[in-house]
Amino acid sequence: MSNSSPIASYDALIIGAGFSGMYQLHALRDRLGLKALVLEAGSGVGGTWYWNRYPGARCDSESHSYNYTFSKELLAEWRWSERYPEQPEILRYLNHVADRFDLKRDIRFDSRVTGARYDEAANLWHVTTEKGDHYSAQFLITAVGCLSTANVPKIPGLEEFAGDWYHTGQWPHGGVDFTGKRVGQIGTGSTGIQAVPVIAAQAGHLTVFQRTANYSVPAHNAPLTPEFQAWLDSNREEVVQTMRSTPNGHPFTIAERKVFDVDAEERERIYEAAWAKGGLQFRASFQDLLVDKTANDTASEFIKRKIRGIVKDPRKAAILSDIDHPYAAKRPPIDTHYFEAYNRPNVDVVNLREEPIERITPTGIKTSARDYPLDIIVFATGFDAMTGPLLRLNIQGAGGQSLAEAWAAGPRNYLGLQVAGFPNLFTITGPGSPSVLCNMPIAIEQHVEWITGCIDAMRKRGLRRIETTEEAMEGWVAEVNRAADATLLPQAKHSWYLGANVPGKPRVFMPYAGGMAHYRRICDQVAAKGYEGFVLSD
Ligand code: N01
Repeated sequence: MSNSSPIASYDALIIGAGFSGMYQLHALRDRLGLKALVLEAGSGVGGTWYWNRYPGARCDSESHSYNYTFSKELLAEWRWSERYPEQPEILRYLNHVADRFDLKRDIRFDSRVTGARYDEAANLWHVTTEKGDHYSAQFLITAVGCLSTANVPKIPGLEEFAGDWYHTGQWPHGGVDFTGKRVGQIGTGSTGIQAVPVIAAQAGHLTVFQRTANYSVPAHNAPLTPEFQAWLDSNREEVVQTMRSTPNGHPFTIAERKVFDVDAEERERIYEAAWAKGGLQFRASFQDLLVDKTANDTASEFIKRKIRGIVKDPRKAAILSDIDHPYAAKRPPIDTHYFEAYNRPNVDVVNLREEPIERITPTGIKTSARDYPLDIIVFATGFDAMTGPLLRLNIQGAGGQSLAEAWAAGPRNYLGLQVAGFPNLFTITGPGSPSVLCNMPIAIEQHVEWITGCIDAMRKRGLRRIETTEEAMEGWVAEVNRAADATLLPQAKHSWYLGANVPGKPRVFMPYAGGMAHYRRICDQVAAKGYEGFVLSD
């Protein structure tokens, strides 16, 4: 680590200026009066919504639930335009929040963190950036998101490709002109499913390279009506309470009935109604969809039938509906005319299970069966999720141990918040917390508020150092595994929840599947017991 630049010292350094880093700055600076600074790699706020500008990018959480809830005034003054907000609108919202709370003056943009080292003697974190700037602080808080490290698969020949290629998570700010172009898209996750219909409408031809077929339920996006807005204005408190009390942080509750409590005809009626309503609520149709495979089969069969009904070409329909995992065992996408896009004459799908990609050539993609000539390749291939954004910070804890060493066999921590050997480091929405299994702003607010409460309690008691223990981590890792094993989630063997999308990554189920409300109670109890599972000292 270079010592050439002067060290700027703070009480707390926060890495990342997305939803989590912005709120963490506000909470530490404006509520506790700390000297806090955010270091952000991008040139603006927004995190995920700053980077993910691909065609069709919009949120899968309903707009009225995809915002901060910590300020009643902020909640009341912001108006979303659609049921599912598009990326530019979410970015406008986050800029509005940054301006409203005067956050930008304490954010250093274009400051990618390249290293963080804990100095045991001084009880300080030293952080360096790509530009060579050097900062120190007592507390280091990562707010780097779960899905911010792009996964571009190492397909041989990419460097020889004569056309252009893009990863959806690093999309050019000026957009990409697909007009008349032959486009190849790899990946059919939530991102790919959003991008296909929009690219298809512009491109000369779109070939979708599908490795794993995916479920999707219509979003039925539409402008928000004045009636809905009026309802929201008078029910805001109830909506917030629902989001805080449900397992997934969404503004809807999960039905209490089980799949086989009703007969087949009634079940079909329920699924049809859920399909007509659209969105992530489909998985809330029955209580046992995520825990009972036989129950889940009824939902998967329903959606597969829908796909076969929408897609007219039987060959394409067979490829798209050949889904090998339980519904919602991978993050379930929602879409705007995804399957319908395959009825266009300029859209085709290639089944990579039958003809895997062999290489990228100067003129396109070569599978084991044939060459596909392309002008543009879109990698909708996801992220090195959850651990990737943390490991690339090159964090070094007490005794020189790196986070990469500590997590060589997969992430281990306590409550998804702290790692033994890394004092005063907090990881917002870290692995082992509900994070991606929850509506993200709700998960983020809970972490930010817990961390802020913890730092406040330490300062009031004159304590300067907090570190979790090996025993606490062991117990929590067991709880994370128990919670995952009680669901069907680990059954999707190729899921990024398990790290399976990145070759060589340890296969560990990363998010906490025990539900957000339950997790919140655990965290609150830990705090109420004087931060049980942590060692605090001065
Ligand atoms: O990424 P993914 P994503 N060869 O990992 C395929 C959130 N999100 O960016 O399944 C060929 O889900 C891969 O195939 P397989 C949301 O949480 C939120 O779509 O590994 N194919 C898969 O089809 C989501 O879950 C919103 O076999 C390869 C695809 O690429 C998360 O982001 C919107 C491959 C990757 O799917 C990630 O979604 C969008 C290879 N070598 C996304 N490598 C919101 O609304 C990968 N694939 C908030």
